[in-house]
Amino acid sequence: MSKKIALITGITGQDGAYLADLLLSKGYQVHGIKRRSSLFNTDRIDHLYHDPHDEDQRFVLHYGDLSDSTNLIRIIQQVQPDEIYNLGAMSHVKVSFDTPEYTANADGIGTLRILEAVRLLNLTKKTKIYQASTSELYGLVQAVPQSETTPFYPRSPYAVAKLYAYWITVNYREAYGMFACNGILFNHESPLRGETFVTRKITRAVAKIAMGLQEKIFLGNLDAQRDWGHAKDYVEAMYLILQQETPEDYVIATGITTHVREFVRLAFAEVGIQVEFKGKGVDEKGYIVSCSNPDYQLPSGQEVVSVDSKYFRPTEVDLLIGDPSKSNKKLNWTPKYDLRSLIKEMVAADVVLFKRDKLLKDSGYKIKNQFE
Ligand code: NDP
Ligand code: GDR
Repeated sequence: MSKKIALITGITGQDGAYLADLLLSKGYQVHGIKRRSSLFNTDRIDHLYHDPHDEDQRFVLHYGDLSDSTNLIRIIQQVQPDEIYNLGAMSHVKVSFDTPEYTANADGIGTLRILEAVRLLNLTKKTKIYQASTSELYGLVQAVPQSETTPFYPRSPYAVAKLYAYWITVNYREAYGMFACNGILFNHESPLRGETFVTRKITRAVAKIAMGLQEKIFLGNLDAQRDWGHAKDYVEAMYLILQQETPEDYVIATGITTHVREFVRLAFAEVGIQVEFKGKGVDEKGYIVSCSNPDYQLPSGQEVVSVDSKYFRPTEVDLLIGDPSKSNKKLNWTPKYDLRSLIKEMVAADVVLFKRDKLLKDSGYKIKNQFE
């Protein structure tokens, strides 16, 4: 078993949780950087965390923030990691239009702080760095499918910040010979996906609508097309990228794209509800055609999807399809999940989650609703 030490920023996020799991299973000692928050905010990693007073600690959390270089230098000096996975970021594209300066600081300069800390601490020959780059870099479509050589045209403060992070990673690799790589990952989802990203928003709503806990869901642009994979597959690729002989950048994707509208249909179909869409643009709506699941008594004709323009972005990324040929060949990486199995797992997890709410509601308790 390996005795390697990994440091993960963004450990409390979707990918941080799956990656920590993977690296622990490979025998790594895993350190994570967690922001101070007024709540625990460790739901995704609680199963990995032991009482810090226990002696054998293979999973260690440190308080820190990508906006504070003093603390990054201190943690990296203390941990002396073999590998750093920089997953921490303000990762919501729509929210980046509301918080552009903070996004640039955390997502762009935060990456520089990590690279510079490694250089200052003379760890350039020891520490490999993975940078969480994104298909959002492609933005306004220049060509499809998008590969490592497709030109970038970012369309949000998030993507522009990530563009800086991408190039500063390349620059430190070339200038200082660092083993620093970009994984250009296309959208990846899971039951651990944040609730305000479109896939999880949909699977949660499907579960709640099926159980009569919610009437309908409001969405934004149903015409957007995304290349969706499973986060579990994608963290494997992150690990593989740092195990290669030479540091390089890789596209990680499935190569298949799907409309948001189709994701909605497939998610409802998972619980036996057939949905059809009528109308166009902001007037488009989704209605139940039939419900074949005897557990759910929903009338055909019920409106279950409406469009709300508040979820539209000032500049949108219309179409993403990745070309994973390089990672297929060089990393020997292919995804195990397809879209159907991803949706199946997400919907099933949300049905379990909301069964508790249903029981409480049926017993007369008031249940909490959270909206975006
Ligand atoms: P999440 O939003 O689930 O997680 C983001 C993580 O970053 C959280 O742990 C968050 O902490 C942390 N974070 C946010 N701001 C800071 C900060 N200033 N300092 C330290 N940590 C911070 O994202 P994902 O797990 O989905 O994504 C991981 C990375 O991959 C991100 O960089 C994202 O931009 C990128 N990416 C994601 C893709 C996807 O489809 N999921 C595709 C391509 C790239 P907290 O819990 O406290 O908020
Ligand atoms: P994205 O993911 O912006 O691709 O970024 P998101 O799930 O937020 O949006 C995907 C597409 O769905 C459309 N959409 C909606 N989106 C949200 N969030 N809410 C809605 O109600 C809604 N209705 C339609 C969006 O307009 C968009 O076109 C994700 C993040 O994980 C990034 O950090 C990562 O870099 C990229 O994926 C790759």
